[in-house]
Amino acid sequence: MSKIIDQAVIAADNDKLAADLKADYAVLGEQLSRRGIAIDDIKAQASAFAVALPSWGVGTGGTRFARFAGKGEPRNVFDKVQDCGVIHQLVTITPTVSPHLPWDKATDYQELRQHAAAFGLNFDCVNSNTFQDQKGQEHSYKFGSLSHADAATRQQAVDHNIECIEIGKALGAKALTVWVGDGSNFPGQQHFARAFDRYLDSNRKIYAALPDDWQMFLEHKMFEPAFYSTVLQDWGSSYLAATQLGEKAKCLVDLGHHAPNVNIEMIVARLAAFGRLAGFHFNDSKYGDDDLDSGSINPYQLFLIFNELVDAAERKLAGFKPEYMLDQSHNVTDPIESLMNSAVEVQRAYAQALLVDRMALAGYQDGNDALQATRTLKQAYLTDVSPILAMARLERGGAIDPVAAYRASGYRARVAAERPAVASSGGGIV
Ligand code: PSV
Ligand code: MN
Repeated sequence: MSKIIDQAVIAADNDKLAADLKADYAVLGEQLSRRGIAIDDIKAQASAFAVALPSWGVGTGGTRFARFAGKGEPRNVFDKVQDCGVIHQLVTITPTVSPHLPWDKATDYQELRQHAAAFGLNFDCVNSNTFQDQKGQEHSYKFGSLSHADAATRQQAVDHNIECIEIGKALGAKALTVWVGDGSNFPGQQHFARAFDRYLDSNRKIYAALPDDWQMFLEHKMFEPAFYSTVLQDWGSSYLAATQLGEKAKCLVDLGHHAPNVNIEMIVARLAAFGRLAGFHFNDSKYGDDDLDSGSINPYQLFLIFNELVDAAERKLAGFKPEYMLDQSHNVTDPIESLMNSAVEVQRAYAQALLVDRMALAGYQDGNDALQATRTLKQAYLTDVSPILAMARLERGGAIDPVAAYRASGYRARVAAERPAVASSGGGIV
């Protein structure tokens, strides 16, 4: 397997930090053992955790006002995969890439698959794109795609999704994620029921093209680019659509796609209970879908979501096998650094959730002891699991401090010299 970052650079950085890490791990192990928790078990589970990288996340994002290009941005899907390889080498928990089409179109998908395999990467869920017009496209998506009033436009969007499935098959993916920008900007602009019917009808055609072992993930979003209504605005509509389509359709939860203060962990619990939780697009947000780095604004929410996930896993809920993906837009940071940090933050929430004393919690819940119940969650959340995550990375050949090792490697300067700057004109929240 090709290692892009010189392993000696990682080892040199690790050598500086290893003694402290060992000591911190021992102290934490001692503290956890007093709570009846074996630190090595938690480490093993954290080590087995994986979250997919969004191919589009390694490029610099933007807002609808401007995009400020970063240095050495990937020029094509091969560069994107290489950047993902860097992330995986350092954090060791991002073994898959979720491609976005047609942004990631290639002439030879076997070659792309081999290129990814060389970095120890596979491909995850394929994302379709009917929220933008592509060059030479016959029908415009200005007024929608799968729910468009015009049948030929809907068919074009359906055909694109079916093409995504075909490309996904060549890449070894097993799911299609469908997010549409369809909706309306004015009250009265769109007939809600007719638009939803058309959306469902188009999705039925896509669903019919799914291979037996594939799933279809429906991604809801309450606003943007449509600002008054969206066709699939919330988990309720998503659930309705999934049940109309069939068993293989599930609801994907992008953390940034809800109104402020919505109780996302409860949505997660509901979807899991009814076997329709597809998985996640992890990110964080303060006001809207601004795709901030996972755990950067509300790490407690992330923990509470993982608390539900760990609980569902322990109860062995039927059909419970959520897919984890990051979906972020990096405007002011090096995307590689943001993605490494975010992957670790998601893993951190998972490890913290593993520490919840579930027996005690159930007792407090049944005994109506609200204070002790919430303290039980806080005890897990407030445990600094950093030594567990760092030790897991070290043992897997990754970096104790991925950002420090990455900076020491000089990778960004190297690719900046190889890859000419991408024009900084134009907006686009991608
Ligand atoms: C839309 O905001 C979204 O969350 C969807 O997942 C898209 O595929 C992705 O962002 C990229 O624009
Ligand atoms: Mn998303």
